[in-house]
Amino acid sequence: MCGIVGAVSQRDVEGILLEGLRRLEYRGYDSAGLATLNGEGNIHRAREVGKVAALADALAAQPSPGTIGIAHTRWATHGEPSQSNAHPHMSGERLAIVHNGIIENYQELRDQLRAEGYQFTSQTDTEVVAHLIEKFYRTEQDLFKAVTAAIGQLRGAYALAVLHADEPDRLVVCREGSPLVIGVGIGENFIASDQLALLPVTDRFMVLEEGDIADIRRDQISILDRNGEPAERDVNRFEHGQDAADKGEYRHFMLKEIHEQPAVIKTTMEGRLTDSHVLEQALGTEAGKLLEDVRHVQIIACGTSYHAGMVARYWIEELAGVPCSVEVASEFRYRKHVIQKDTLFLCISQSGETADTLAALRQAKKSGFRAALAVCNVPGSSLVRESDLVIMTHAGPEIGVASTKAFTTQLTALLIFTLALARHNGLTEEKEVEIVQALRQVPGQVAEVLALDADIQQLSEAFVDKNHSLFLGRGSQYPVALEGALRLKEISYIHAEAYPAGELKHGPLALVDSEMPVVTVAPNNDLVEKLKSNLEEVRARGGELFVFADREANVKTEDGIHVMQIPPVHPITAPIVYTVPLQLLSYHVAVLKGTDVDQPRNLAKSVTVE
Ligand code: HGA
Repeated sequence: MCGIVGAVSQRDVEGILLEGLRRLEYRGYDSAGLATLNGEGNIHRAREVGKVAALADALAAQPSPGTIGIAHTRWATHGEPSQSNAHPHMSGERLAIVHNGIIENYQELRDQLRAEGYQFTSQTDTEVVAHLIEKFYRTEQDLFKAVTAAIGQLRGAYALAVLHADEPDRLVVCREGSPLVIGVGIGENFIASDQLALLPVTDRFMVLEEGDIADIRRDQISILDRNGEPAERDVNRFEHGQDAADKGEYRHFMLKEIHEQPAVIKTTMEGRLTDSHVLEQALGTEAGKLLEDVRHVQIIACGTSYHAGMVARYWIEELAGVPCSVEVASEFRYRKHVIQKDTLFLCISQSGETADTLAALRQAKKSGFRAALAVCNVPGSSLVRESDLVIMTHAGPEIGVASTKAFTTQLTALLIFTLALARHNGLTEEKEVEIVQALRQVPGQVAEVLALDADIQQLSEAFVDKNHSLFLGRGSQYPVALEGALRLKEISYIHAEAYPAGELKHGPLALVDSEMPVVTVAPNNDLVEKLKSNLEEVRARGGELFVFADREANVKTEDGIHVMQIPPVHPITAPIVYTVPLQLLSYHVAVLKGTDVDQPRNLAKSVTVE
């Protein structure tokens, strides 16, 4: 959340910063701003409420020339979205700063600084940091030293980039709890919250470690670690295609990412499966040894990743016979928890920077567990670096705030993991072959579902004038229903709730009438007959049903039931395939309602604040 970008170059950096912000806009989009140091040695700042396009318009009218600069796109945590709260924040006329994160002791510092004569023009926690650095600059007369001294007084999470007009050749940046990468150029260097922001100017990156502080100059990068020792960080090349931040032929990133699923699910399997087996070593050289003794799995995640974890619990208990618990990270981290002996602590996060998930992992380390496994989409992220085993999902950058390909690749990775674990727990060879073959068919089956797009678009018309909806599923399809409801509510703003279908008569049935569409996923598994009875319960109350059903499950379109037929899928892999029609449904409803599909209100991608 919040995106920061910065550049130290010999050329004008306004365009680089603006393009970086456009590419980071998925992280926050309530206001945007930029500060550059011009040829006369003065800082020029521009800030606008709303999206990056508003800032670009303002800059077109009044450009901000300069060869060094910082920029920010905001998702407010402290103070409403307004021009005065937008970043960069300044202390006086000579120091500018951009920040991603939250300073927890900002009120205390603000009171102190105010008593010392500093004046505040915003409600943000960030402005406190600007004044604090300025205060140390007065004695240190060196930006690096001033930033080092100031961060010694901060509690909370931050990635910062700081510019001082008296030191026109350097940016000072640091990181503690929020992501920050350095883009390495030739005769110029860059910083950003995410590599994507810098792809037009470089494909070589260094990932800063927690506690690092870096001095970025045109031709030199020096880093000190949290102990003040000089540190070397590896320079790696960006792995994914350069088109990641481009919508291509699609109207929205979400639609593009939905259609990428057959390809990326295949990539997630690559190198990890033969035609009949899972390759355990592909999960890490230590995987066999670590999985051997696992007696319990604790899954921790948030949002969509939490739903992936819920599906995985069904798989892990069914195929590996290992007890598995799943919990939302923000709950787990704030309660007294008991971690059983030989627990595998499994964290799922698209970005690998989800603040609550990371905090839960760090806390659990104190209580002890056998090993930590990360299922993640971003190489080099904090979660990846802090875990013993890693399964990268290889979904490629996901820009749409609504998660699509990240979820289905998480499921793919989790099923591969389950098979590896199950092998140590009595999974028969025959069953392994059956499931691996089923998994190999998933990309093709997802492609078949994508071909239903026009029909699903037609179905979506029934939702446009509705205010509420219900999603039902049974067994491992219950989390799929939860995910479907989350998608619909977050991008169309229609209230959507999901229930295990068997719970219907314990309350939610009271809500059912002709104004409440009920969406159900019905693969042909051993629960389908029970599900059909639940559908009759809805129909008998005048509810309108929208059922995505296996074409062999014998659910027919009739009065009050609209059935969309899905190709036959193995019951184990069904959650992956049945997610896709629900993604398309929510997408088309949102388009018809005219909402901002890729950047829905009040949300942001990659939740790096608590
Ligand atoms: N606390 C700062 C930055 C917010 C942020 O990083 N959001 O993800 C602010 O409110 O401006």
